Amino acid sequence: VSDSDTRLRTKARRKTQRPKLHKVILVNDDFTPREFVVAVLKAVFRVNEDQSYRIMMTAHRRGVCVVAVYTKDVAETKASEGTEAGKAAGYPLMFTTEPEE
Ligand code: NFA
Repeated sequence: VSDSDTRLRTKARRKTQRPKLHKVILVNDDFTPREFVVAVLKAVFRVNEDQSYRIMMTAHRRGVCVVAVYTKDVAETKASEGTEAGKAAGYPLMFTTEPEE
């Protein structure tokens, strides 16, 4: 095969290998205090106060908000950490994950 054919196939193979990213989604509820949600977002997802407040308020108003995207393992771990933090404090706070298109 020609040089350019090889290059094309190499490129195609790399694209196939790129790991699919997964969204971590914050789900609204009626019980978890706003400040608690903001604190969990800062601790688990390392976002600053402003970003954390915006994410919390988007979920509060719209029902859900995408917090961040990670590889599958990291997304699932972070979602569990956030959900567990709520559970430990007696709140129904929930984070879910979903694969990106
Ligand atoms: N809706 C909650 C309240 O009014 C705040 C909240 C926002 C909870 C986002 C969960 C997710 N206290």
